[in-house]
Amino acid sequence: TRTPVNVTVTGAAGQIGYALLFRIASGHLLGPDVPVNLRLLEIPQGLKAAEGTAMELDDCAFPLLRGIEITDDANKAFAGANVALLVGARPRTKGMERGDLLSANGGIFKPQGKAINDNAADDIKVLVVGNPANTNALIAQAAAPDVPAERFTAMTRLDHNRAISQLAAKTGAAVSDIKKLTIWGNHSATQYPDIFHAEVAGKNAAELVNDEAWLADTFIPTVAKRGAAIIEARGASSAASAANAAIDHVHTWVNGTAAGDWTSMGIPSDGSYGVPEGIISSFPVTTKDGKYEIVQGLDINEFSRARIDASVKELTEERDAVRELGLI
Ligand code: NAX
Repeated sequence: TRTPVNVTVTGAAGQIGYALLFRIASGHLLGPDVPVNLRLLEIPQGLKAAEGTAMELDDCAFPLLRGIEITDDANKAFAGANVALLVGARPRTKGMERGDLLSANGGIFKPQGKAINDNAADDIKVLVVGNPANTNALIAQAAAPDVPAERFTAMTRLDHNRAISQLAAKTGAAVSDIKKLTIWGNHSATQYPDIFHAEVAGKNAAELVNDEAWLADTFIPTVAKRGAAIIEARGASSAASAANAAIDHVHTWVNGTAAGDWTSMGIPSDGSYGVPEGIISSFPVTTKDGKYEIVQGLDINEFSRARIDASVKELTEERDAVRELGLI
């Protein structure tokens, strides 16, 4: 029998946490033969609700769930962690400036990065979901100098999945027929969903669609503003789809991308495609044996270049802002 994998989830009492924990415990994060220990990190006000969720997890009698610990102490929560899902964050409230948002989140992600640095297992893999996800991941990564930088990633898989679904609807294809779609840049309204290298049942997606106005005026804004559309419709932000994307992100990272396909992950840039080294930006990646690699050699046309550059510019501004605040 395999040793259980320690999975830490922050913000466990939140709405994404509620949608996420049951799927981790039932084996969807790592695989149907991998037992897990859950570590739930919450702020003191969230502990009681997290305990309630833990009671429900117990009541599912999941065969793979070996234990649940609940704490408000980051050092305990990340002790021996193999996978960390950083979901809890400080949301932007009315009238909050970007600087306020970044510094409030720095107060969360800097100490959590340090706690990961000091306590996590050597093979720790971190996914940041809490917004602003890319820059929160950068803050945590900078606070963890002993952990290889590439272990800190940010979630753009929800954007990736949203783009696949929109493209499938437009072309009448099945979602499983869509391959090689890319989200570039920041998980924000500036993100760029790129179909120029994507395939629909083996055909180039951009050629098949052959409609730049649809791309520019419908597809890209629909994907980029989908979060707001969900809030408008549901009266609450995306939760189950965000949890599903977090599951997909880690599952793909650990278990590999399929031959002839890739995925999108926010990762520390190595300078590829003109994205400044060090910022956490979304790229097309393949994964194998628990490691990812940026897909190289893609032709970037003018349409794509302008949009990648705009999103990357936003990320460098966020990096500069957190640097000024002393958070990295
Ligand atoms: P909720 O407000 O429902 O839950 C957040 C939870 O985090 C709360 O229970 C809170 O007590 C806890 N928390 C706050 N500070 C904490 C800390 N320092 N340590 C541990 N726990 C802490 O938010 P939810 O809807 O679950 O969303 C969580 C985050 O995901 C938000 O930042 C949200 O913006 C972000 N999202 C990111 C997405 C992505 O694609 N990257 C999409 C979905 C989502 O909007």
